[in-house]
Amino acid sequence: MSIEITPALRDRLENTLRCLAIDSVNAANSGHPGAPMGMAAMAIELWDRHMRFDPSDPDWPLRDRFVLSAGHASALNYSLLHMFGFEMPMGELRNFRQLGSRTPGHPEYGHTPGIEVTTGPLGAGFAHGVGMALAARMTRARFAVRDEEEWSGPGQHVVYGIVSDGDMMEGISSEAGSLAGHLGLGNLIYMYDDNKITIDGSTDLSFSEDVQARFVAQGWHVQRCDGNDAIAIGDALRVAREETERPSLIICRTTIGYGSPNRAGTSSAHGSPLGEEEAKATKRSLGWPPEAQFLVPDDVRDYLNQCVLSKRIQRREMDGELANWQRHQPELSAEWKACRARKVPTDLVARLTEGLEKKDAATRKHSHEIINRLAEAVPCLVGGSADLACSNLTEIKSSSAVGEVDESGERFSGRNIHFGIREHAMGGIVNGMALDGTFLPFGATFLVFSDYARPGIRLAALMGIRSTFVFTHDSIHVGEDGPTHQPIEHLDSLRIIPGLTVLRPADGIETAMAWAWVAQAAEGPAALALTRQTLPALERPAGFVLEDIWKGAYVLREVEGEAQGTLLATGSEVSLAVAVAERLQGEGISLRVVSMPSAELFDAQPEGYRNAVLPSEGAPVIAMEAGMGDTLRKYLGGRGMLYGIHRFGASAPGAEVAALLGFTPEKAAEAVRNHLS
Ligand SMILES: Cc1ncc(C[n+]2csc(CCOP(=O)(O)OP(=O)(O)O)c2C)c(N)n1
Repeated sequence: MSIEITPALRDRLENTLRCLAIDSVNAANSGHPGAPMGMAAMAIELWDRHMRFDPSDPDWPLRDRFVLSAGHASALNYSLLHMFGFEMPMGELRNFRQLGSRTPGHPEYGHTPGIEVTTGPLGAGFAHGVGMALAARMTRARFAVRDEEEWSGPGQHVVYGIVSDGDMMEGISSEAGSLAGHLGLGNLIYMYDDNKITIDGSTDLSFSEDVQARFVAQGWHVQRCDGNDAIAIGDALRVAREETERPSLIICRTTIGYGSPNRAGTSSAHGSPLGEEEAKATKRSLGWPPEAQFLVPDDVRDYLNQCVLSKRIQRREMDGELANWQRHQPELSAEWKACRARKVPTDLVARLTEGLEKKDAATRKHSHEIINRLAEAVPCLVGGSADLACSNLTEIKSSSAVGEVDESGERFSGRNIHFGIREHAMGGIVNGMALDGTFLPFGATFLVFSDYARPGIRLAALMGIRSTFVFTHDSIHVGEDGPTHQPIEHLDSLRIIPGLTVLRPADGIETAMAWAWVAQAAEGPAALALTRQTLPALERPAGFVLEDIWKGAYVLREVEGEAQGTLLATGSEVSLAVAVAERLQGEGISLRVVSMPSAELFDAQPEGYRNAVLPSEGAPVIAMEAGMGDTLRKYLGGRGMLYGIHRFGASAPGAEVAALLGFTPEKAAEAVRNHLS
């Protein structure tokens, strides 16, 4: 489908890209010109002759994905979007890095059409791409059909990426690369911009490993080529695509700041504008008109227009093939569409909450039951744990694991994902799967190790995507494993991530409603904090409406007449608060109890509701949480009290640690009594 191109015209395409990046960075007087200049040959070869996309429909599900893991090279990505006809007018390139532009400092998903993933934190894009490739393989296994070696149906696209020295140095690329190699993600192709330069200078300063040997050892197919030789790059990409059982790395030797007489090959090309004089000198050395800025020559524009046209013809053909598959596979096609629309049955809440009203259990156990009900009701649910499936209780029992060979010889038909002990990569991979758009993915570990997954959680929040993180063993009640395994600051540290909804359910009903919210109502990422220890089923007031749980907080126990205070609690401390209220009732102290499964959902309620649940004046609010609890301070009012834990825990049976730290009905009641008196 590619149209003929002369070597001279190809050079001009590359130089157009280089010079657009130079001009954008110069205009902003800020940014990274060196990497785009060095990557231009790789990027043009990939976008022009290999990638399948339709710039008029950036969300076309069959498109190949492009991940610029070295997000600081964003000027490259924006210039490519402009050249290949996406909604990226030249004015946006001139406005690089300015407020309100479509060209922010680093690529931002959801902000710029055609950007597949937010990158910038080095290594993150690498892992997100692995998630996208995994989602594609799982899509193909579930929905496409094979006749001999020919597939028809969705999930056949390729995930391409450009990764850099910084990506390779970051540990997350080792984690994600290891899993990609283990799973044999043959639809993943990364080009490594091996320019041997980072900010501080040569990679000799800190990076001497044999990258080729490392990736071979991880089970990748590795090639090397000259990153300025378009023919060699093209050949390597074709060989990489033919390799369908292993992910591919193409190590492309490049020169940072290619073409710049005084900066090429040095770290001075990395992160500062070339400036007017050096830009002119560079253009001259590239055979470009030195005075021209933001130039796309007519012959280049004509060629690109033709290229886009042929890509759109290719898209029509592929859509035709998909329509054929849809005709022959109406059930699979309906299920695929339902997945992509993240459809849920209208009776989901009833199905998830059924029979849990009176059941005492750890919320992780409730969650297990609910995950399995949800998996039945919502086919797009997939996920797994970072080697703690037996503790996090995340297994979808009706399904096999990804990597397990099924009766048709397929390895990706399962819905359970073993991420291995790779929480950092898991964060990115879950996000990559969410970005792919077919599945509703979750990843799990202990709450204390949410720190290890935090970069991915933050990016999920920044992108506003529906990644779910299941964190069990959510407090000092973990017990014997001791302070290294007992989260203290984690609930607070998750709650302060903008856009993340933290749900800490207090019993089976709240756990079911938390999952129902994730499947039915969430518009961004969610983190579930679940207990290891058994919790009693809560008694709710007559006429209680289950959906009130989605308001983030609700009155669980009202008192007649005037209350002397309100106990505000989350998760496992809700039943503690009830026990305290009942105990003090006998002493003539009447207390309301408010359960707060999610501070974020509560904060989003109208003021009237918030004031009715937690009056801002009058009797004090006492917040109870088996953790720092500092994010609950805003609810306390002037005379309230935070009953939390401001130290690390201890290694002992859970009940003893709880007693030591005051989390028993006796001790908590005493503290409340003292405060009120
Ligand atoms: C996790 C993370 N740490 C640090 C940075 C800051 N940073 C941006 S670019 C860069 C150097 C990257 O070097 P390389 O990947 O070789 O890019 P090149 O010099 O080729 O442009 C660093 C340290 C970052 N973006 N992400």
